[in-house]
Amino acid sequence: MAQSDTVPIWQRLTWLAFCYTFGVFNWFLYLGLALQSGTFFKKDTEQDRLRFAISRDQFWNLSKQPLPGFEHAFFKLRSGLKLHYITNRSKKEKGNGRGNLFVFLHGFPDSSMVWRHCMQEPAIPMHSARLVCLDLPNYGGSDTFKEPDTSVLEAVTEFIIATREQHEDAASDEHKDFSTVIVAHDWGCVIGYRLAAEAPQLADRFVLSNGPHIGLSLANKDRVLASSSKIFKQFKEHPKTNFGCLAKSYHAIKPLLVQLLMFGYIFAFHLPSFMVKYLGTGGNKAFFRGCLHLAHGKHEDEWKQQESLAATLGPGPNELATKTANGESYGDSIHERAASVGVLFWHITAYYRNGLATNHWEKSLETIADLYNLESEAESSASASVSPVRRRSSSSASSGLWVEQYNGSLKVPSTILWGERDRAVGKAICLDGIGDYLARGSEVVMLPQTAHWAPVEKESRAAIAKVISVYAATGPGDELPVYVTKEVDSVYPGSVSLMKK
Ligand SMILES: *[C@@H]1O[C@H](CO)[C@@H](O)[C@H](O)[C@H]1NC(C)=O
Ligand SMILES: *[C@@H]1O[C@H](CO)[C@@H](O)[C@H](O)[C@H]1NC(C)=O
Ligand SMILES: CC(=O)N[C@H]1CO[C@H](CO)[C@@H](O)[C@@H]1O
Repeated sequence: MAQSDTVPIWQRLTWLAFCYTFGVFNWFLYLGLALQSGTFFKKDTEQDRLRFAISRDQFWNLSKQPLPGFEHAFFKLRSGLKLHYITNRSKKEKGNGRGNLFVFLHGFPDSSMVWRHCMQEPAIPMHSARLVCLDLPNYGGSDTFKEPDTSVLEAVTEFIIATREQHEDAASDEHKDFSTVIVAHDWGCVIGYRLAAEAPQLADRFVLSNGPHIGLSLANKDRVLASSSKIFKQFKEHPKTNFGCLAKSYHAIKPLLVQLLMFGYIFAFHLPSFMVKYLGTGGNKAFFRGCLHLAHGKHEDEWKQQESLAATLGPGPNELATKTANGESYGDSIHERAASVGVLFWHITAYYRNGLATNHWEKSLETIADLYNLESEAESSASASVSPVRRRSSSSASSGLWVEQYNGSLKVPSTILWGERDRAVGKAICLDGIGDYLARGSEVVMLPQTAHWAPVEKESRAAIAKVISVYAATGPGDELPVYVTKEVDSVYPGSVSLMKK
């Protein structure tokens, strides 16, 4: 929501006043909705509390398997802070590492555990790929960043590079060549778009779902505003003869107004901290429960409130005392969060306040060097490889050569799987025109029955699992398949390939 310095002061003040008023309006709206639906005063029963404690122990007790076949692990960043993740393979299994690497990035207000349903889909290649679900900074079991701005991009980049190295080290000689795929949703998707544009050496493909591309969304906003105001001018010049233009101008701007309403929560997250914290805790965590209920969509039978809350809120004070088999434990900075849902809510909403989506990413020297190394490795393995396709794809990662036509153009082939009924990130502003930003070898697949939470909803998570299984089945040194519409359609009837590039 930052405005550039060239904007006159009165305009900036008007915008600030609008943001504040709109934030307050939404704050009351969400609490009002919770009141109206009756969830606000719903107290936990003894059984609810027990259910919650059991689930929290299951997901976050470090000495347990969070999911069948998965274990907890930590990665220590250069800054000393730790990221928590779950993976299907232990580091110790030397020589057992094989298959492609998949890194999963969750969104707001979730954690790595949002992938738990997807990871248990039958199509998931548990034994032929390395699956890594990361907790983003400030979420789940990862440490708290005081100002989660582009430092989050740095941390995720550092993590992915190290995970790739670890996977390569664990592999026997004939399995050293593998592909890396980043699968991301919501905030993870925003981060994914940025990495695909600004650190394309990280992965061979991105699978992205229901999160805005910031450059595209801003361009769509400008386009809608321009066309609406042009029509409005015609009305203003000759109100009598051009009366119809008033309605037309409203129609032109409507998608933007709708998106503004959908993004109302973002404005509420910019209010003073006591109000934001109350939004997280008020009405027995009504906001969380509302989100999580939406995530399960129409599948009421699958909706287990306490389990979902435990998955989302991360470890509590009990779990902080636990250790993994090799003696690792959660970082100190999450103690505050584990003890208070209000603090936790303040920390996870910090992503919206700290410019992670829009700030210029000044990469550290270490990151620049690491990315450069990845690029030269890719080039040397490409020239050694017999596959001309692979050579082409890895040279496309050398980004600097191109003049960027669109702000934030992706430089890695990507598969966009988009829940069309999303009421948080609307298609009109956040997806239309994405083709201009995608790299060659990309595809956009629409999932018409799915809303925002594609990794959770039954039909769409099967589609994601299917796509992962297709990419996992690709052998070392082979090019990942470009289009997956047919495979998606086999598990998700009615899916539509919106565009191929
Ligand atoms: C964590 O799990 C272990 C093994 O199941 C159990 O012995 C321990 O009591 C649990 N720790 C806590 C704090 O619940
Ligand atoms: C791209 O974004 C930067 C910073 O956000 C801005 O300064 C620049 O004008 C934009 N370029 C285009 C072509 O829109
Ligand atoms: C813990 C676990 O079950 N890990 C599995 C992950 O995948 C490898 C094969 O690549 C299996 O051997 C592991 O059992």
